Amino acid sequence: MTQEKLVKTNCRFCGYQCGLTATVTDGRVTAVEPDPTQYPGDAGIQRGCRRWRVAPEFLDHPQRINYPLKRVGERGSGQWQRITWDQALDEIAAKLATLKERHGPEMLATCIGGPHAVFWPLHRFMNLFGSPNNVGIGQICWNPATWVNALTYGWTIENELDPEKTACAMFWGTNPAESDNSLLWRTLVRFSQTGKPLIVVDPRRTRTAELATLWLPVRPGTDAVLALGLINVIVAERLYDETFVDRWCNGFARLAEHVARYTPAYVESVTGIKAETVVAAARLYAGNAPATLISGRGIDQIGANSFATQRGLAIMRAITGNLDTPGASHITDMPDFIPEIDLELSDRFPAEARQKRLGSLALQSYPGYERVRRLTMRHGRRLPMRYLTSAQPNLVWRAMLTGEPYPIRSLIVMATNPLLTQADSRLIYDALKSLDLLVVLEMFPTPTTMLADYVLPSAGALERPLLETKAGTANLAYGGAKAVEPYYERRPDYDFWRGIGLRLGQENDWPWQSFEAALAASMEPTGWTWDDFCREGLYTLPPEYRKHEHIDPQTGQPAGFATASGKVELYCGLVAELGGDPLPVPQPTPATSEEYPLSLITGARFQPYFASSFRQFASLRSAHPEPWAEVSVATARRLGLEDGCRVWVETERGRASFTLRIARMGDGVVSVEYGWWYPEMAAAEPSIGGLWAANANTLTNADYETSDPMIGTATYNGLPCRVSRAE
Ligand SMILES: Nc1nc2c(c(=O)[nH]1)N[C@H]1C(S)=C(S)[C@@H](COP(=O)(O)OP(=O)(O)OC[C@H]3O[C@@H](n4cnc5c(=O)[nH]c(N)nc54)[C@H](O)[C@@H]3O)O[C@H]1N2
Ligand SMILES: Nc1nc2c(c(=O)[nH]1)N[C@H]1C(S)=C(S)[C@@H](COP(=O)(O)OP(=O)(O)OC[C@H]3O[C@@H](n4cnc5c(=O)[nH]c(N)nc54)[C@H](O)[C@@H]3O)O[C@H]1N2
Ligand code: SF4
Ligand SMILES: [Mo]
Repeated sequence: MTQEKLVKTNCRFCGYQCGLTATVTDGRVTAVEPDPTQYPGDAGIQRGCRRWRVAPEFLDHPQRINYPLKRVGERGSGQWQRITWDQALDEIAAKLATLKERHGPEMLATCIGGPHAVFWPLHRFMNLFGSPNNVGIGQICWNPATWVNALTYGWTIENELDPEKTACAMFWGTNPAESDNSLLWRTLVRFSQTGKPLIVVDPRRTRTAELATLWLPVRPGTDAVLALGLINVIVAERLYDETFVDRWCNGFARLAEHVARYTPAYVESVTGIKAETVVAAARLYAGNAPATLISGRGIDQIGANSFATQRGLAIMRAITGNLDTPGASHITDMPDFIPEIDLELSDRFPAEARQKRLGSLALQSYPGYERVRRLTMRHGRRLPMRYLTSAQPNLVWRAMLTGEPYPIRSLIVMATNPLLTQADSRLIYDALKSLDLLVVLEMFPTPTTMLADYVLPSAGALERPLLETKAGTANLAYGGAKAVEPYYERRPDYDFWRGIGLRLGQENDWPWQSFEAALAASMEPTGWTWDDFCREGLYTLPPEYRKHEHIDPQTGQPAGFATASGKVELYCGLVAELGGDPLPVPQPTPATSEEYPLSLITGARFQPYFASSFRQFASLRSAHPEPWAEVSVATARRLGLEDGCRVWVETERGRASFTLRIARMGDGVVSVEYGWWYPEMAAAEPSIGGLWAANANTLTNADYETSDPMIGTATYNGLPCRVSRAE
């Protein structure tokens, strides 16, 4: 008899994990529907999203990886043998043991990507194994704001957007129209319908910019100058919140002196934004409290200017009284559940191993982390450690190739496709080819799996439970149950880390037999069972505001901020101690030349894809079959190119080809899509799934020497480039 049931589960095709109801017939998902009773809890949210609709097809897609695979031919030859999980785990563990014996534990690196999966089991394994070498995406995604807010406010914040409460919104280097298609975008549309001011800072006139009262088409990479210019106007016109500044900000006089030279006229000369627009934006933002200020990847990918810009934004929020107030932002709390740093077991990572971290960044490093932790601990808070200390990708690739300063001989890749999504694909390609062992945990063949020694089949959406916790930086967790047992021999990634951990002497540190049991254990301190959590889909408490004013019962004093001064650090002495600028100082942007006269943006998001994923799905591909490069009408005319023609985009590093599209954006700027490869092409050398055709990251580089010295942020936006017709 056919067994049919409805199961509460989640989509996992972006960080939102919207609630779904799955129809399960005899252990297989036959349909999914949005479940608005679950997070993010708005019936209309998923209407605009195409991705969740492919969830049933995702489970049975003909390209899905279903069994552990071992390479039999040459690396990249596309010849595989099916093996058992036990054989795979035994062989991988044995190889790691041999390589560790020969080169030390730091010979192993891991590589992780965006918000697709739960990563603490990987970090836990690596801490116990003894290697600091995790390559993440943090230096250009999330970490700049996290570090800067911790330095400036003593902890991280959540920026709010509430159409009722928020009086003004500023969106800076972010385009939720394409990157979010969910809660934030819908809320922004509702906000814009109220007629309240919306300011958008973006070189492109995005759909977000279309909603704006004021659009500031900044020259890529010059955002720090713009931020200082806005602060200049706010100070000069006394638009700041005097009470808050006097009582709760450190270094206002020095800030005022520092910003004096960033006059609107000067800002215009650097950023291309008209002086009167700079003044108007400052007045709108500072004159309409509560104002929110939401930033994104646009300013997290501009080298050392990311740090300076994020500092400028953090200062703007504070001096206008928009910190920890309803409708603007709130400082988040430590979670009630077990925070990531404890699940990682980072405090057991030995001092000798910490010293092996490649590169001497001031913040994104173990010493930097410890300096900041001493401060955040004043309020009993600890940031996740592995992600904020993760290795400098460029130095890891180079160590693989050169053995300097020590050999890195093996890499385990989980939930990422670094050949498409890390800067400098050529360098990464050479590095991967040189390894003794490359293991990839995946759901689909990708250019990265094509170079692997072992590919292990991951249980994906609907096949595994989920728990998203913002890495333990807020008292917020969402997710829920799987809908079905994994199909074929797919397993949750957790099983892999536990499996090799048990084989490598970590028996005592993997007490939970299943991923579910591990997630349940992490929620235990909340008093909720795993079933309680799955029923609710969300664990959180309403935010509290103005927590700096709360009287500490022990001292009788207000709590203040967890910084050296106990106030908001407009002037930040700790940055100076770490060798940086205590007030934000813009850095030179890479200079265009006669040869490379244009400024390149790589990676602005677009639907219906996520990074390099989902090109295999015909229903999605037909909506967006080709990679685009966008320029303004004036730029196209100057280059003698027309809409729809095929072009080469070239930087000093390499070239890639795109279809040209004319769009509304700043002149002299080129924006290329990232993540493009062709799953329909041969899954072997030399094509490697069309890796070299339109890959934006053949154009980027993340050389350590030119990256930001505090966090290691590389330049993905504002790169000198040229565009020419491709014959
Ligand atoms: N030039 C340029 N490069 C960029 C950016 C940019 O703006 N410009 N943005 C950067 C940013 S912010 C990010 S976050 C990254 C995103 O880059 P990635 O994180 O690499 O994202 P994807 O390309 O989607 O690759 C994710 C892969 O993981 C697999 N996967 C999904 N879920 C799971 C899982 O649970 N387990 C396992 N084992 N595999 C899974 C998918 O099948 C897919 O192949 O790209 C970065 N790279
Ligand atoms: N469809 C889709 N959605 C996604 C993703 C995806 O791959 N596809 N990825 C997810 C991930 S991992 C992330 S991190 C988020 C990112 O989400 P967002 O932060 O919204 O990222 P983008 O859409 O890349 O928006 C960045 C914007 O910055 C602009 N920009 C480029 N250079 C500059 C500059 O120098 N200064 C300023 N001020 N702006 C600049 C770009 O034109 C672009 O509009 O999106 C998530 N959502
Ligand atoms: S926004 Fe779309 S892709 Fe993201 S979780 Fe929700 S349904 Fe899935
Ligand atoms: Mo990201």
